[in-house]
Amino acid sequence: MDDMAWEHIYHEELQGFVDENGVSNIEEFFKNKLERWRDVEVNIAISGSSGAGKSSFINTIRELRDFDEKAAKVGVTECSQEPTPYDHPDNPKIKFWDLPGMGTPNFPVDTYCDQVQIDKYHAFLIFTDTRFRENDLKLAEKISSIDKKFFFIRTKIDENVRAEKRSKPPGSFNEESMLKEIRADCSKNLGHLKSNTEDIFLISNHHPAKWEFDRLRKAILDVLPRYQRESLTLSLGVLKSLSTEMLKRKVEVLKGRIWMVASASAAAAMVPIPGLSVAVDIGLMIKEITFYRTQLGLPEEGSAEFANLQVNTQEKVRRICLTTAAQVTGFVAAYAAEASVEEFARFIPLLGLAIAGGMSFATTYYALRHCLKKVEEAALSVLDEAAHKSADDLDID
Ligand SMILES: Nc1nc2c(ncn2[C@@H]2O[C@H](COP(=O)(O)OP(=O)(O)OP(=O)(O)O)[C@@H](O)[C@H]2O)c(=O)[nH]1
Ligand SMILES: [Mg+2]
Repeated sequence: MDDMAWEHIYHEELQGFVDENGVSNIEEFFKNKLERWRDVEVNIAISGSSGAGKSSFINTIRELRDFDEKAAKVGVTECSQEPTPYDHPDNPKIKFWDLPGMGTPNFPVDTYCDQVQIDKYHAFLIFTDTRFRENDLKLAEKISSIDKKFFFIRTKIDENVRAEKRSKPPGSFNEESMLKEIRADCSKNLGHLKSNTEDIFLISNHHPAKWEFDRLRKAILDVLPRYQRESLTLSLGVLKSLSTEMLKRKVEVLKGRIWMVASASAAAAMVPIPGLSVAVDIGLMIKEITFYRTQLGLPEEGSAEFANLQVNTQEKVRRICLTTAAQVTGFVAAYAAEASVEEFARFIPLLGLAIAGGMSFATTYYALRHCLKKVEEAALSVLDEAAHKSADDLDID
C-alpha cells in the first residue's frame, strides 16, 4: 500500500467526526488513532501434528528463545486440551493460538469449528514436519468453506538440508532441487486443497532468516484485514529477524501515519516555538521520531549493540537521535523553508483549510518524512552489518 492509500483508512471515520464536531477536537481524534494499533485484536490459528514445530514457530515469530520465560514449551509432548493463546510479547492483543488437533477424541471433526470458535481467527497456519495428515486436510476444507485463508507450513528444512548433504558425494548437493522436490511432494499430498504452490512454505524455525520464513511472515500480513495488518506490522520485531523486507513494510505503515501526526500537530500548536517560524507540536514529533527508532530497531547510544557498530553506522544512528526539543527544532528548521503548501492540497477536503493548508501541517509533514527516511537509512545500515556478522552462524554443514 502506498502512503496515499493509508489516508483513506480513516477517511470515513474522520468525515463523520468532522461533520459532528467540526475541527476543534481533531487533535484528540488523531492522537487516539495513532495509538489504536495497540488495541486491535489479531488472532492467528496454529494447528498441525504433534512435534511438527508449532510451539517453536510461535516462539520464533514472537522473537523469543525456547528457554525464555514467556516462551511456549518446545519438545514436550503435551496434547493441548483447548486452544491456548500466546501473546505477542510487545502487544498482548496479538495472539498466536495453539489449537488442539481436529478429530481427536475431545474435538471430533463435526463439532471442531464451533469448539475452537473458528470465526475469530484472522489467519490459519497448518504445520507438518513430514506430510499433511487427513485431519489437516479436513481442517483446511472447513476453513475454506467459511472463506478464510490458510497456509501450509513444512518445517525442519534445515534437517533435510543436513541429511541430504551428508548422503551425497561432496559438492554434488543441490539445495534448490531438493526444495523443489519437497514442495512437489507437499503439493501432491494436498491434492485439490492448495490453490497454488505459493501457499506452501518451507521453513526452519531455527533459521528464520533462511528459506521461506520471511515470505510466510509477509504472507500472513497480506491476508489480514487492514487494521490487523497495521497492528501486526508494527508489533513484529525487525532486528532479530534480519529482514529488509519487513523493515520496508514498517516504513510503509509509519509513512501512512505522518499525515495524522501532522494534523494533530497543526491543530495543537497555536503558540510559536522560539527559533521556528511556524508552530508545530514538538512533543508529538519527539514521540513519533522515537517511535521510528524503536520500530526500525535502532540501538540506543551507549548500548552494547551500538558500541559494536562500525563508526560510520554509529554516526548515522546518532544523527537521527532527536530526543530533545532543541534537537527537533533544529531539524525542523532545516526543512521548514522547503515545505510548500501546494503539495498538501489533497488533504484540504479532508481536514479543512486551517489545518491541512497551514504551514504547521506542511512543516511537520515534511520534516517527519525526511526524518523517517534518515531513520530508515540508518536502520538498513544496522541490518546490513548484522546480516554480515551472522552470515557465518547461519551456514549449515
Ligand atoms: N531442526 C529443526 N527442529 C525443529 C524445528 N521446529 C521444531 N523443531 C524441533 O522439533 C521438536 C518439536 O517441536 P515443537 O515446537 O515442540 O513441536 P509442536 O508442534 O509444538 O509439538 P506438540 O506441542 O507436541 O504438538 C523440538 O525438539 C524442536 O526443537 C525446525 O524447524 N528445525
Ligand atoms: Mg507444542
